[in-house]
Amino acid sequence: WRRLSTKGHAPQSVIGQDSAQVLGQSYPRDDFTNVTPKILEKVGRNLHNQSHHPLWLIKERIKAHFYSSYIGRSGNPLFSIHDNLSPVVTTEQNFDSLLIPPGHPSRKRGDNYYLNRTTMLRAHTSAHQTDLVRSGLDAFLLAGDVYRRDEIDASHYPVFHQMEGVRLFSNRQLFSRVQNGGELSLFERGGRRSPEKQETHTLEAVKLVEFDLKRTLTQLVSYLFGAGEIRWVDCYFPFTHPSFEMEVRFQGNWMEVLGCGVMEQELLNSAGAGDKLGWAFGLGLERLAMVLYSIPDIRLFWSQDERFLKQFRVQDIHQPVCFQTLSKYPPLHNDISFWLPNGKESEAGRESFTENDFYELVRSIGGDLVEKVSLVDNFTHPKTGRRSHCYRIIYRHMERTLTQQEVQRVHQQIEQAAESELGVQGRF
Ligand code: FA5
Ligand code: MG
Repeated sequence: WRRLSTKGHAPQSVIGQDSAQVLGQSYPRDDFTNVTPKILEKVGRNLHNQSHHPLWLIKERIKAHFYSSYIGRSGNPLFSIHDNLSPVVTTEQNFDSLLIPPGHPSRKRGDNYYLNRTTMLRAHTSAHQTDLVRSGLDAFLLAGDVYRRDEIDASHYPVFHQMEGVRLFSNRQLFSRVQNGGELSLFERGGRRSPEKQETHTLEAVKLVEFDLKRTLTQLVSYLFGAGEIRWVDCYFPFTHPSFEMEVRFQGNWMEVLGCGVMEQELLNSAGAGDKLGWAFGLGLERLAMVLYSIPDIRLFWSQDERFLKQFRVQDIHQPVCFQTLSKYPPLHNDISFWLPNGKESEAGRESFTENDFYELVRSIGGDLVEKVSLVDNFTHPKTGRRSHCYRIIYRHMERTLTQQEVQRVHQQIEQAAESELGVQGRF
């Protein structure tokens, strides 16, 4: 057993009485601050930059694929790669720059990790799209850690990694391979927005961009997995239209691995690239790695267990990894029921109790012992109108068998903390 040292990397990130210290910078706390010590421990780990970590390996493979398949005019790689941008961003970068309006549900305090009202841990790598386009880049890949308060199960974790890709096309670049392409335009006046396109785009330009996007991603996935089953699902993002998600077949189910679309022209206009059209995608590196290596649980990416890590120490990144699932140790489950606090919506934008508050609390006390939390009963008392929730928590250690006793201890701490921190009343 060799434990990898986490010392000597980034400065420690901590949360104090008045401020949060993150990556060597200080951010004053306010009523929006909701980062936790457990989350801050992960900032600076940069799993995607740790040689031979499975997320690093998949990032390197994606890089290699783009480097070899897309060569610029001067013979160098078309796509530049950025994997060292700080995960601390402004709410302007994470939301406004992507046309996400004030009050949009994705800004909820319950879904994000805020350092304060104006600064947060990025919720997606799209937070950097506008800045990189504004800096003059036409084709880039960007990998990084992202942070979300979300549900808890085998494919969701509050810190995960995304790879963003953006490619812009000038009129000449898009139409040069089309016969009589010189007569075609990217833009039209007086057009209408439809399910197929934005108002300012011509249908022919959008179809070519959409085709290039889907072909690029299909080729990437077939390079990574060989022939696997994939499907495209229409969806919505405020910063792309039309928008799609790709799903791949994983252990008998469809799993969403990426979102993408034709970039909103308003975004490109404000980033100084208004004469071009572009596509963008954002993919989940864990999700792809899970499919590629048959990794059964997303918590394993944080494991320091040599039996896990050593399997990815290949000589050559193209060498196939045959992942041997670590035997799963038996799970234990325990339920918890409580009455929700009575309060209505309090101050603007702050809910009195959200399910994510509870998930967060479970994760911060139970850590990686918790495999899954699910709401199993939601009950309203017929007379008093009080609401009660019952959650089932599944505990399982990735590296050994848990005892009933140690699970009891953690479970009781969760019960106590739920009462003292969330204002619920236990029905334990
Ligand atoms: C986004 O984050 C968009 N920014 C993607 C995008 C980029 C769209 C550019 C258009 C243009 P979404 O929330 O669906 O979208 O997340 C993208 C991917 O991240 C998902 O498909 C999934 O692979 C992964 N992902 C999302 N949530 C989690 C989670 N909690 N744990 C692990 N992976 C996740
Ligand atoms: Mg999605």
